[in-house]
Amino acid sequence: MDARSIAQRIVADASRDSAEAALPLTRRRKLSGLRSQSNCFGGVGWRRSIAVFLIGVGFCFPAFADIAPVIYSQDFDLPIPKPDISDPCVSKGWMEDAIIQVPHHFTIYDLNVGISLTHTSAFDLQIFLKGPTNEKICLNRYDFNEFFKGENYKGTVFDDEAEVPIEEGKPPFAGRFRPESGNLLESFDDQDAYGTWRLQIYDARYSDTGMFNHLELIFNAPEPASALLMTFGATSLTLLRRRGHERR
Ligand SMILES: [Ca+2]
Ligand SMILES: [Ca+2]
Repeated sequence: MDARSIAQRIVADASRDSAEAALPLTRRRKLSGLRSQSNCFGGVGWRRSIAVFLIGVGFCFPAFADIAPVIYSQDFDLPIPKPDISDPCVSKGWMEDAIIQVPHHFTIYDLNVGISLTHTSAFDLQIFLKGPTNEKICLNRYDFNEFFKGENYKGTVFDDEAEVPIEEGKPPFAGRFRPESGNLLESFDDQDAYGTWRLQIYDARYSDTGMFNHLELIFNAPEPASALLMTFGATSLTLLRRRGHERR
């Protein structure tokens, strides 16, 4: 279980305690059994509140900032689509996979994906990310009923937390865009990052072609200070609970 899950469980426990504390005394005693009222929100109540506050601050802050990312990036020179010996003018089909190997084991907290490519018609492309467990999502705008003109993806970062959805972007899609709903990168959260990641592109129309240039996998981690706050808060809560048990 990662730090975020631990924090969620602790905050949920605290919320339960708060809800019980709001009940009439007789009802509260029935609910808690051996648990005494003074232990829950008597002398240690304010300390418990501070501990929960620290966990909350540590848990919420990383949602608003990408801090200390671990980045795996690689340059490529892959034709879109891949060359076909039997058809020198091939202009429709799959690109050879752009592959990045992540050599370390760690739990994914938040993943962003950056790409750069040239193509004379960005409308033709479906862009997929396939993770080590073979889970696959389509990142880009791909509704072939909504034609748009323009070239390239230049410095495009797919990020679930981006304000602009990719379907509202325009070539060359420079900046941060949110993948379409149902294809969010959170699909990979809580998984092990270790293994083979594949960026796959299907060029769905004839005539136009291009070249894939760059791929980045950006793994964001909770800020160390936030992790420290969550750990300190969780430890405090544990000590308070242990102390409560000893008093019974
Ligand atoms: Ca993100
Ligand atoms: Ca094409």
